[in-house]
Amino acid sequence: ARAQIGVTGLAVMGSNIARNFARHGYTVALHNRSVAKTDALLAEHGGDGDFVRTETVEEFVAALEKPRRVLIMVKAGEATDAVIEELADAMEPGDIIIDGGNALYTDTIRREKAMAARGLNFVGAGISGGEEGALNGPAIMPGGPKESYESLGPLLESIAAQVDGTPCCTHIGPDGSGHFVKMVHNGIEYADMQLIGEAYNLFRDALGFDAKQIADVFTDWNSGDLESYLVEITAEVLNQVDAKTGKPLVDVIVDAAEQKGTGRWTVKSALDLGIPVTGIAEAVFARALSGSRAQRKAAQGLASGTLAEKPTDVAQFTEDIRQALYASKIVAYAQGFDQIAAGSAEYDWNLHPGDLATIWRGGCIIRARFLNRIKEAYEANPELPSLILAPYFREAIETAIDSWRRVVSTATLLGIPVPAFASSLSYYDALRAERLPAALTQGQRDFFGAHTYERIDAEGKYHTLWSGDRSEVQA
Ligand code: NBP
Repeated sequence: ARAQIGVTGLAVMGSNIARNFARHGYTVALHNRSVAKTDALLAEHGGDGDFVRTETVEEFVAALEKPRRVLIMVKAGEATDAVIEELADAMEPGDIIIDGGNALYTDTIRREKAMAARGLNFVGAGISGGEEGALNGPAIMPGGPKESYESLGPLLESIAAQVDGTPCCTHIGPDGSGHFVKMVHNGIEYADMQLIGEAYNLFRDALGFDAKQIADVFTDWNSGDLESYLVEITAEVLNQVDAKTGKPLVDVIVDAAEQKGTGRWTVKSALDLGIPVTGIAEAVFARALSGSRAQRKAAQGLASGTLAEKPTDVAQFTEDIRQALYASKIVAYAQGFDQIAAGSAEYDWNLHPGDLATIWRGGCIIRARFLNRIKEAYEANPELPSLILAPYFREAIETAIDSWRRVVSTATLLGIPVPAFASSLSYYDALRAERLPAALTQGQRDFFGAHTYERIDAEGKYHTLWSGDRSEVQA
């Protein structure tokens, strides 16, 4: 037994992580259900470092130093359960099983409990960064028993992305917390992508820019506050020319977005926790609407109205879109961090939002200069009621607010959909409103269901005798 880590599941993600470990000097035991993938990895990249080839689970487990550390990188869901069972039967108390797939956090909570009962340490690790990150340094969000992190942490931290000498990996908290924060990370990623999409759409349909012109704008933005991986790849995608037609590639791609489910999970969880993640929800729904191809086809030619007036000051409107994107992005992150705080309270995880901002600065899909600001905001005040209230973000929104309103109102007049820009602005306006229409909602609820209401001038719950003499009684 000489391998420090084993990786089972050698499709693209598992292979790249195994290579990443090997490149960092670890001896890596390799296993895959079908041995062909193991052999393909060894044939193509065996020179990356020290690998131990194994065929059966027994051989695989026997190749590992104790306490054994096995990273599972198989398809999320039933396949993961099957692999965990097989491994658990072959492993011993004190060994560590890490699930690096995109597991639903409630599955991770269940699995951790079952493994703990067998004396095994189960770590649910969210891993972000896609194929490229897996090979060269992902962001890693491991949740599970704190003790297991002592033996596992150094390995994960060494293969993770590094920003200013700090690894993009830290122990997140107990059981499902790592997969939970990875889920919210993906939700924020959905919102970020939708906001960028809305900005692109405005350049195209409000200003008449072609793909190349829009690419240039995003390239420019990537050297300012918006500097991020997603803005960078947006310019790359928009600059790509289709070899077959000579047109911009983006103009020949079908405009129906797909999804694998983590955005939807984020919204479902937010609904259960009662946290308004409007930016993420709009992003998930926008993808769904784009995919309703038959319905969209049938709706071609519906009236758009006649109020359209295109912006004339191109430079000003370009800056307006940049500000609207930045402000909406602040809202989407604020909402995501609210959901993390609510999940932490619900499951008793004691999560530290500043830690997440720190490890998301590199490796992952939402990596951005912006994350440094979030890190600083939580360092200055770990109990921030909302990210929007941190002085830096408050000022950023104050600077952006007029632009934000111009963008949403112009888009509305032109009939250009901006669900995430508009809902983020409405969220902001609702959050800062002194009085919300919820008072009327409470009155209605009391009218039809005697659900009671509170008064602004007295303690307790009250009910109006709506079908009687309409006097008020204390409930
Ligand atoms: P896939 O999700 O495509 O899974 C393929 C792997 O699962 C193969 O190794 C396959 O073995 C194995 N497998 C399956 Br399918 N059923 C199995 C079973 N019943 N027993 C044992 N092995 C089984 O691979 P991937 O795209 O590399 O993703 C791996 C994990 O990482 C997934 O959970 C995915 O959601 C996650 N992921 C994360 C990111 C990211 O950015 N973090 C990106 C992509 C994926 P075989 O070769 O014998 O068929």
